[in-house]
This record gives sequence, structure tokens and C-alpha cells, in this order.
Amino acid sequence: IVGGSFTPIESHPWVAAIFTQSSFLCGGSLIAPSWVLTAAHCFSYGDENQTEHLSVYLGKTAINDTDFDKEQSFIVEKLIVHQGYSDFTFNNDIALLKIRSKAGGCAEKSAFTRTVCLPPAHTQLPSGFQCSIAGFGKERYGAWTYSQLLKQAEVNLLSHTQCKSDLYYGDRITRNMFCAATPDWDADACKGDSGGPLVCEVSGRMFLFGVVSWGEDCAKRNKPGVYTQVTNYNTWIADKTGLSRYTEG
Ligand code: 4AZ
Repeated sequence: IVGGSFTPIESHPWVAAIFTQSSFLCGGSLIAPSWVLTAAHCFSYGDENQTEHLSVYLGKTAINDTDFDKEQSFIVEKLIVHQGYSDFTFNNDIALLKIRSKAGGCAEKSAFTRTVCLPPAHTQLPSGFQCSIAGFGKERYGAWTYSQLLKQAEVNLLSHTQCKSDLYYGDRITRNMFCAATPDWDADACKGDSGGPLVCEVSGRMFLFGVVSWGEDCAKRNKPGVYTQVTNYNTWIADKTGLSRYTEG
């Protein structure tokens, strides 16, 4: 995250940290006790062996410190990449991880870990609506390392029309994407925040509306962050996880 502020995991307890062979890979969001929603582009296409190298942590505020009193760790039982994901356009940049602890259990609710709600299908928020993003991604585009501590920032939703203008991203924005930025272009998701949450508060509850997907540079004028539109995937999520569509909200 560029700009924004450091934040404890208690403020974003659905944030998952995904590692591959002990290096940090991507963010994610806990949507059910054994399911993490993340971005498809975090994974290499067709590598059947990659799940055995993946691990997922919940309850983590510092990426390289272990706090056994707060964090929970998991192996990945199943990786489901959206069948329509394109590595060229980043359309359908969404994936699911089925997680399980070494003892066979799922995530346990605590002050540091809980699930985030999925919004009802096709819910639309108005442009300008303020939402928040969180992650361990780089604090500047050219930084050598990821943020050691979890960060968050407030960003405003942009209209599809604006984001599809030539000045922004033109036709690279599909209907499965939306954009968010700050009025001064001073806060944004960045490398390493991919797969992590964009959440918006509606009627006093936090809902997962976006998955950090891509963008040109970070916090760059006229180049907003691009997010996967989670509300287009309620049926896909329900089908793949077997979770009822009626548990949403
Ligand atoms: C990345 O490379 C990335 N500014 C993620 C988000 C953004 C840019 C790059 C948005 O993972």
C-alpha cells in the first residue's frame, strides 16, 4: 500500500497472507472458515504442484514475525483459478483457496481472525463511495521489499465511464473490473497487495467488493488501482465452494 497508514490485523481480521516456499506471494480474504478469496494472477497457470508449496496465514500483522498467540497457519488443500481468467487481459482475476490446518481444522474466529461478508449479487455502490484496502504490498512502486507491517488506505470508487476513458485505461477495463483511487492520487494498492481486499461499509457492516488486481504503477496520476468486481462472481463462488448463495450478507 502506498500512502495510508499502518494498521493492526484486528482492524482487517479477514486479511490472509499467502506464501510460497516461505516467501510472501499475495494477499487474500477469508470468506468462510475454510475458504480464502484471492487473485488468479498470483498463481502460475497449469502448475499442478504449486499447492504443496503454498501456505496461508491469518491473524498476521507483521509479515516476517511469528506471533503464535495471534496467527493461524494453513496448508492449501485446493486451488481453484477462474476458468475464464486471462493472463493477457487480467479479466476474471479471481481464485479460491481451500485451506486446512495441519491438524485438519479450519479457521477459528478470534479478535485477529474473522470472515468478511460477500455483498448480494450485482449490488452497485455509487462512484465516489469510500472503501478501504489493506495489504503487505510495497510502499512505493520501486521499493525493493514489501511492507513489513500491514497497511490500509481509504480509496474512492470511480465510475466505469471515467476509468474507461482514454486518459485512464480505455478498453482494458472489462465489466468484471472497477477502479478506485484518491482525489490526490496519494494512496493506492501496489505490488504484493494483489489478491487482497477492497471492503466497503454498508449499513454498519463490511463487505468485500473488490480483489486487488492490477494498475499501471502505484499512486500515479490518472492510473487508478483496478479491482476484480466480486459481485459478478456470487454464483461462481457458491458453485465452487458449495457455500449457499443465501448465506451472503
Ligand atoms: C501488482 O503488480 C500491482 N496500483 C498491484 C496493484 C497495482 C499495481 C500493481 C495498483 O501486483
